[in-house]
Amino acid sequence: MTAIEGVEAWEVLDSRGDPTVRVRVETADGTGTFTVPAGASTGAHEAVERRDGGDRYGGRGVRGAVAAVREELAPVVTGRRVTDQRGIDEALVDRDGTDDLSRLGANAVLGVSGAVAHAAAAATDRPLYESLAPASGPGAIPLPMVNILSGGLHAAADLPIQDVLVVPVGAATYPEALETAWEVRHATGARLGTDDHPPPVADEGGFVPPVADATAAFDLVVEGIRDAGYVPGDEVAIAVDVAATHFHDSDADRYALGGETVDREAMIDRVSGWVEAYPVRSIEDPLAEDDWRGWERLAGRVGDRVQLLGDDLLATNADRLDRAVDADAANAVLIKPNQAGTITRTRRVLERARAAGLAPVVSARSGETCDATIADLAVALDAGQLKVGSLARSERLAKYNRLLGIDRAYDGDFAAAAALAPRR
Ligand code: 2PG
Ligand code: MG
Repeated sequence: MTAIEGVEAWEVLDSRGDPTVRVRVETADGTGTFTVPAGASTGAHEAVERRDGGDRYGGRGVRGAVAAVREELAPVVTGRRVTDQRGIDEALVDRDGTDDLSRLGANAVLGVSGAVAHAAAAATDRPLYESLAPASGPGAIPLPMVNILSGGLHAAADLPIQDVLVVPVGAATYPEALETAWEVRHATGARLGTDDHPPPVADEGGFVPPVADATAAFDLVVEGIRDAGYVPGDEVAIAVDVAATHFHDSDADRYALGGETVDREAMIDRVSGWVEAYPVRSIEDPLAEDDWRGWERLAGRVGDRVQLLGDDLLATNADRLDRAVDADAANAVLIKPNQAGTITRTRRVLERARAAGLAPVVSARSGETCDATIADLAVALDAGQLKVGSLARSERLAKYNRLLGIDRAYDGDFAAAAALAPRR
């Protein structure tokens, strides 16, 4: 048995330059390091990250979370068997004592949980995608969903929806999928700028388009797909993260879609219209995080044709997932480890989703570092799909490149378009 001998934590800066928690776990047989990501369009039902407040870093410091790791969590895990991820994660959650991990901070708890996973891989001399895998072994290399245009809370754009992405559904291999997405990204970028004056990019590397309407953004990407020589829909499909929670006014129960405000029914009509008129294969958060009625109605209308992906709705939370399964409100779930708070909770939601027939999509946050853990996680747990941003900015490329390395080292399949919900 390899025991945990020490736990270190300190503050580093993420891709937005904001503080975040980095944790290192030491054993006699190897060490593991993990850095926690952070969202901008966070949902109300996520595990709660802890920020210091006050003046330092505009209140976004994480010294409190770092101190929680050192003073409260390190003693809990020191001496434990490093490969006992489940037992360790349970002990971490118990020590916090709250369900949403708000006492010590989900950023403190996940920091330790993630570093333990890396230390266990090092101690057993295996790559992370193998050591996190079930006994049956790792799964396929995931189909990437690549960000092309950004709006919402990720960009100073007039576009209310957050991401327009492409899914290279015609690609036969992961490297081919990346190359296809690169071509579409460049062709779309050429419509927005020149080589000498490239268009501005947002938090996840997507271009910031000078359009205020979702359909104008779709038109741009469809043109980009055509310019790159691909058939929209058959070879390259569109995915959308509407992130509707962030333009839903819960008092008025209306959606502020650009210049107009619309009610739930009009929003459902609008989104259904996009599915009719555009090669859209995946829609994330088309309605607000507590608009269960709206989700059910939309799923009844288009759920047999398009992937309806719950991010803020489900918050990588097992109870919310169960509710969605019972109500038939979504057919896919976004999986973000820092919404869940531990590696074990993340794994549980993913496995439960798959057992219930929902497609899991492992996702980065808009605030990231070059930590590539989620690439390994997606392969280990056979998620089938991955969403980590655009083909720009090193914190995004770290994940895409990690998968290129895994693809070389490991003779696994490519998940390809079959990974998308609904299953065809
Ligand atoms: C999302 C994520 C990533 P954030 O909404 O899916 O795109 O954004 O990390 O800001 O919540
Ligand atoms: Mg989202």
